[in-house]
Amino acid sequence: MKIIVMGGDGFCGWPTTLHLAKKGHQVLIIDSLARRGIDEKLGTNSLTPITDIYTRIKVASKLITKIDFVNIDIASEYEKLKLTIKKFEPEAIIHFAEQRSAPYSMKNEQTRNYTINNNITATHNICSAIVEINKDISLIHLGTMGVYGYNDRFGKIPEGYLDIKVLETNKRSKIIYPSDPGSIYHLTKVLDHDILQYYNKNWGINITDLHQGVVWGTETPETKLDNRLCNRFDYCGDYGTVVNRFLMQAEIGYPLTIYGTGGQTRAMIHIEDTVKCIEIAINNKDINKDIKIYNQISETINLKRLANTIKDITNCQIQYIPNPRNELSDNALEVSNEGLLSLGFEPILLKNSLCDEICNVVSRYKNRVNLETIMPSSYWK
Ligand code: USQ
Repeated sequence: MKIIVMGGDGFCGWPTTLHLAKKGHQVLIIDSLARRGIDEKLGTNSLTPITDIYTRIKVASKLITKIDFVNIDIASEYEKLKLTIKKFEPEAIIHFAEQRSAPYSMKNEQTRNYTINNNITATHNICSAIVEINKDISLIHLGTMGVYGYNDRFGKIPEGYLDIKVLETNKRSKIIYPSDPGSIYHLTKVLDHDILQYYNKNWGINITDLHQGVVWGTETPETKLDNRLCNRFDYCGDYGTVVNRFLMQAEIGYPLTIYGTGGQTRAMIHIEDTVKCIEIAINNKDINKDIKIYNQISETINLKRLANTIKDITNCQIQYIPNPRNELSDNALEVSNEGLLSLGFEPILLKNSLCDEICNVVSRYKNRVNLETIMPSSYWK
């Protein structure tokens, strides 16, 4: 299949590109390299040394199969985007090309505006181009668990839609699960979803929205083929996600930074599972009529339990620091991931793989940590 991966140079996009290429698909990466630019602006770095995109695709093309790359800022270069899609004639587009850090989106006025303008326009530009070029192109969009909010107000979180009964009229219906974003970034994923719903309703575009949890881990079988294919590992206060941050902190002897009480429960998924789930979504895209929503998660875990599990393995220290975010201090979270499980997804669980991540990645590159970037530097209020 011919597939475009928008944002194919990023943390999820790069290993997905390699995995799909390995499976025999013809992949074109479209990316503006914005994530690398933000590292330069913030003075942050990937724990793992990542090569530039040209080296990446050269090595991948030699070891796996030919991969193409075009540098496009899809939010501001619509005509170039349209021409490139038209020329490549993809059957599917995977859309990762968004600013994906909640803290960065809450940093200041500029990052708020950038995140809103970039993410929403990018999503709309892809949909609009599909309508103009070929309405049969399927779109797979990376959403987030954060669109639901992290609570149990309706019980277990279903996959995107909620069956309701209206008390006054006794009518039953199925509605989009009420959104409750916790940051400007998460808000953009809510707004994206409304754009996707409209394009599906009006033009019948085939769309899958993957509501993904917090991704952890670094490598996949394909990124391990050669050091030059290595995936990025973010650990700074803005881009590092909680599991990877804790693993890095434990390894360098820095007390784990629990924000607030540690009573927050979140849904997690390993990067290897991210790429497998996307492959499952692509292989099953044709069964959709309405937008298909999958909760792309492996398990839920409370942060205190996560920290203690890492402490049991590494004997690290734990510190509780004032929460820089505006979020519930304690929450219950039960999530259905039946959709992907029913299609063959077999999750990697934290308890079985944390040790591998520490030994194979974190301990190897721990001398690259910039201590000054570990503490949070973005505040919600
Ligand atoms: N946290 C700590 N200590 C830290 C870092 C984070 O206690 O050092 C806490 C946060 O306060 C939060 C939880 O850990 O309660 C998760 O934070 P995170 O930074 O790992 O994840 P988040 O900001 O929610 O965003 C990440 C990705 C985003 C994705 C989202 C999935 O950056 O792209 O959409 O995970 S989810 O969280 O399920 O919505």
